[in-house]
Amino acid sequence: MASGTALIYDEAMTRHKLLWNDPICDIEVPERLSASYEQLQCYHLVERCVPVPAREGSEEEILLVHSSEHLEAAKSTQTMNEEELKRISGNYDSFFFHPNTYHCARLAVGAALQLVDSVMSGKVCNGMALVRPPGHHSQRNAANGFCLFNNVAIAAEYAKLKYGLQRILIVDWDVHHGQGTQYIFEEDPSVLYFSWHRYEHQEFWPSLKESDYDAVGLGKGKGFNINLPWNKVGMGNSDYLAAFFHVLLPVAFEFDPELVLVSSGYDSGIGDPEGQMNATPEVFAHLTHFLMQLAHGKLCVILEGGYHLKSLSESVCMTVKTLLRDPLPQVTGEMAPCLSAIESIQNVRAAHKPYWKWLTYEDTSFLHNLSTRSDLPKTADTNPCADDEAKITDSNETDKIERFLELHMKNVIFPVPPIRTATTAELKASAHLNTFPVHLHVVKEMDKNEIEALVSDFHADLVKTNKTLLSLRSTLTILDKILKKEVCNGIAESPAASASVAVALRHPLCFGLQRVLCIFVGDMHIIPNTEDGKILVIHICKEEQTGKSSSKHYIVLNWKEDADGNDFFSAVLGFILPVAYSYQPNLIVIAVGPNRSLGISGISLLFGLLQGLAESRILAVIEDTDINLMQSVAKTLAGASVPHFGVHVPPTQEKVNQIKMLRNQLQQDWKMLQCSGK
Ligand code: Q9C
Ligand code: ZN
Repeated sequence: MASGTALIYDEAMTRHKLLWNDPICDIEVPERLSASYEQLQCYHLVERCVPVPAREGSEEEILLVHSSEHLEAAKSTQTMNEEELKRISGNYDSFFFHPNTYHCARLAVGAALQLVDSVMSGKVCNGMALVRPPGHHSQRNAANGFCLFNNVAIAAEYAKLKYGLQRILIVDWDVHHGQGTQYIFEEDPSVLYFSWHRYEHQEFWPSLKESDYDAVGLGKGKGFNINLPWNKVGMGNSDYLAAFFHVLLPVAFEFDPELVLVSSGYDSGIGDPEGQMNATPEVFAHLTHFLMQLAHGKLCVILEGGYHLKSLSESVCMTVKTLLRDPLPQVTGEMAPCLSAIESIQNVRAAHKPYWKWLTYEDTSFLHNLSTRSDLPKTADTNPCADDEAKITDSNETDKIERFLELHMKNVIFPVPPIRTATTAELKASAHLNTFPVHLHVVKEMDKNEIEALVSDFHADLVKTNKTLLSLRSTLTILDKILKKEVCNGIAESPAASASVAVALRHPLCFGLQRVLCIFVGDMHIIPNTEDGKILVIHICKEEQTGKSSSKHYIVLNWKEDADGNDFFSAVLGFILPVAYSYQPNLIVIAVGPNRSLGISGISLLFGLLQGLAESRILAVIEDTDINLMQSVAKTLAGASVPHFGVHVPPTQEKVNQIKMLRNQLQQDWKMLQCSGK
């Protein structure tokens, strides 16, 4: 299993620049690259990455995607004078040539290919390439939108050819539609292309009909092109997360890519003059984290746009930090998508219903003029979706964003805990975690006296029974280390998981926590008290729990995983994750009982995806020492690998209805659940 993060940067790519006056192109400056790299240095991230040199992409490689006419035209610009450069630049929509452009563009292509090679060869697990010029607007036969060669598209074709890959996912989170990439792959079912983009009902550049949600691909490629148009500016963290939960991630898991490429534009971040959006840098950490759960973590992030230098470079740092597996900062802001975002999400789900199993039972209808209808839940009021509020045009405002970011980033960066995953010696031995390819930190279990002292503070009655005390030992020991921030997360074993969790939550340090998310998997009796909202319980159980129905802080999810496949995705992505992100816990406890309602991969998926929350503070309490389960959870928590999820089967109609009912019941409490206007 590969580890490590590649970073590709070559100062030579700063030598492509605009030589004349052009208000459309003057934002694509060399400082975009150098400022990002300097910020990475400043956070000491560069030294933690594996440096990989860029190289020039070969003509043959460029021809994988582009016409020879286009290549020759680009090549011919190397010796042109300014006047000629200006003239040939005028042949394209929003592009400028400099005598160095051709060389830089070949380096940008080669950098992307070097990254693919580093990841595919196992030299590293993931990585980022900082490149200029960007690529996703570039088409077979044309430069466009600051892009000469389509770096990411070439990387995808190269990976197919050189490594025989059959499924590649391209995630384009740049604020513009990568129409170039869409055109290149629209008939190709081996490349799934997802793009969200500022659209404003076709008002925004490139103003194409084919950027709308109904462009789903052509011929064999139908269903493999996913457009999520934003029809308002001011989209923020919760809108982006909702798009991942309710559109991208379910399709991505069903598609099961072998490699993920990101067209990583940060013009979708706050302060960008092009995007006019509101997403803050830390949201990119979360987006990156989700994509790391796919393709065994094989993730190549390649820079596209991003024109607010501070916003861009902080967002780049968030991405690289996450690739390096640092704990994620909490995502800020109210967790509720705005109405316009929900409308777009519902429309793209409706458009893709014929092509994806997870949408089989979706009762879908298109929403076109949602903003003029009044019979819909009022959710957008508190969201910064109003055009006038989000429009940032004058330089004063840009300075304001810069100061805002300066302050904001002071709050979101925090030190890396030295050790990640803790377990006890006994467990490590019993679950055969010794011969294990990840680093687990063995903590010394508290002895009887220590536990007695700790427990007597808050549970004097328990001190009497020795047996109960001992069964609490590993749970309390590990929780104590997590709360004291000596470790990030940990695994404990307990013969009575539910009782151990109940007692553990009365650990003195827990009283300082505002929100603890407790997930119970299996049929067990649950003790925690959820009255004051400081604990949110989600109980995933096989058997109907008599007399218990869901309420805001106690959610019962009746679920029995399908025997011949994996149908838990819809529940995790469409329900548990949105509830968890709405709640924003400070600690997550996942207790797994003996009569498990989920398979190992379902449980690991839960651990993997929830790790982005609570600054990664997760405690696993496992009742039976099922070796395979222990190993899988340990791997996921230590960040060594993500299990393969196997055959994707759609959940039954009954399960879908159950989730739908829960969603209807709870979406006013947990607003990230909203994905339709009804
Ligand atoms: N009125 C990237 O972010 N704007 N390219 C043209 C014409 C071009 C953006 C406006 C924006 C290109 C990679
Ligand atoms: Zn862009």
